[in-house]
Amino acid sequence: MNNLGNATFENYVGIGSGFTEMAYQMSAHVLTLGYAIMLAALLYFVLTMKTVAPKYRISSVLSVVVMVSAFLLLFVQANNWTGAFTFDSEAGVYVLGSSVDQFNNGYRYLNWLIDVPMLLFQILFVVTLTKSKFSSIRNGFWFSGAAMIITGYIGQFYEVTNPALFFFWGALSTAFFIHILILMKRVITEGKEGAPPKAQKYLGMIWTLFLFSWMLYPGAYLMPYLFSLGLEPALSESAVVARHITYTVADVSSKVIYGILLTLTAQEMSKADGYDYDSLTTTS
Ligand code: RET
Repeated sequence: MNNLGNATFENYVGIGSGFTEMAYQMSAHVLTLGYAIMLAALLYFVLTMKTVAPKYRISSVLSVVVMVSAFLLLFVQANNWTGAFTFDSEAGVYVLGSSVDQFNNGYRYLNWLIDVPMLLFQILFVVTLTKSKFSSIRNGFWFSGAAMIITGYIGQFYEVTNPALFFFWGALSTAFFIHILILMKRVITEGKEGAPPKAQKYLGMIWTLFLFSWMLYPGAYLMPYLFSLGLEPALSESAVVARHITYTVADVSSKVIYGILLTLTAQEMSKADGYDYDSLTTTS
């Protein structure tokens, strides 16, 4: 009799039907792509630092912090996947190994604990708030960001063994998420006032990207239930692969593309402030 404790559904698939070559490798590859992109983007943020006026450079520094922590934690997360399952040549599938660490997405959650506050603060160094107080928005981001992740982290342990607790912690986490969305909408609306037209356009794009990419995380949390559309989690390898892909798309969008759009916004604002990197380099 197997006892997986509070393991997540990936492990239950691994001990049940197992993973076909395609599902196992697609998962391993998409996890690897995730951390490779973080290392590549790290260089982008370092190398473009000087293209914005000094006062906006903290935004690039925060992207660098996000890239380093994401690279390390996603690297460990990918190794957790390959370490948890072994190939069974008789059955022709990958199965949960014995006496190994089971798979858990917890490394991701710990990465968010660092990155979510950084990503939320980052925009505050680019825009100028017209009505709200910097410190009250910052504290709201801080508090609700950490609370959203910690409650979700607890909930994910129950996704197979106790759906009621899984949904309870997920709902609590969602309440903090809604608070973050309200604060971010306010920051972007106020930030657009008085910004040059091109920067306003980028800020509009940032809001759309923010909504899309941050919503993917609760989608990935719910994945076993999105595949079953019932009160029992679907123990399907497609749902496992879908979760890995969703998290990777979400990470690249919410950290890398978001950071690039903030760099472009800051470049426009720098020009409006009289700091034009293009002309600085051509005249010197
Ligand atoms: C959880 C639990 C279920 C409910 C909700 C969640 C939201 C997670 C979010 C995470 C964002 C992470 C980012 C990381 C970047 O590094 C915790 C999955 C609402 C929004 C942006």
